[in-house]
Amino acid sequence: MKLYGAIASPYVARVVMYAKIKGVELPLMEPPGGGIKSPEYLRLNPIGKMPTLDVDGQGLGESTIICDYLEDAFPQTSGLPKLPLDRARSRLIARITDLYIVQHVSPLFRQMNPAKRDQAVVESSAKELVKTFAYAEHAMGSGPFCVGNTPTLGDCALSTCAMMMKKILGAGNFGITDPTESGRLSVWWKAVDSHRDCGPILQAYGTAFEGFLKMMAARA
Ligand SMILES: N[C@@H](CCC(=O)N[C@@H](CS)C(=O)NCC(=O)O)C(=O)O
Repeated sequence: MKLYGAIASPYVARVVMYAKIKGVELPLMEPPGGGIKSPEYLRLNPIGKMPTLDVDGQGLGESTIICDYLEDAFPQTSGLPKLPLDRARSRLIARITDLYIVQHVSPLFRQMNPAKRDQAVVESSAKELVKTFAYAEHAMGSGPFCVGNTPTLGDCALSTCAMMMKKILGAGNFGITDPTESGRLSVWWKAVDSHRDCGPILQAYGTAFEGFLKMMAARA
């Protein structure tokens, strides 16, 4: 079993972190055929996005579905809380990340250049980020992690997205307040960022993504 993708992707980093907290060995490899649009890769995952899990030559796409597979295939150490409602909370935070939060981080990526910036987009993202991170906070249980005192699926999804946001906000100098800098969300961020398994993966992702942002800025 191996994972295809690059750590500069928050979706890849989510799966890498999930495998790590479960203690599952999951080598991260370059996509076959030289990239995610190669015929070899598309045979495994016709969506043409990373990550893809390769299970004995069979491809599985979509980061959260890959995490679900890892949970079913390697149940010994769970990446979800014990109680049904807590498990649902953790999953809900991953869903909120994908359906609501990311939608307001991505537009900022296209507004990095102050000279060409659409301030209306920046202001809308600023408002929506406060609102959508509050959705995640509402779904959280007792802390300091999303649900309880160990990281679970929700932490893997939300923290990698939060790191992407932090890098974009830092590089773009938008003047947007980072919602994870206060209250329950700041307690959560500190816990996940300093966790022995999650912290190093978050840092590796952050560094790789920062490199990607610099490359895009140089191209522009
Ligand atoms: N919903 C997908 C999103 C994956 C995704 O958007 N990956 C990006 C990298 S961050 C990608 O492969 N983009 C290439 C493309 O869209 O062509 C998941 O959860 O795995």
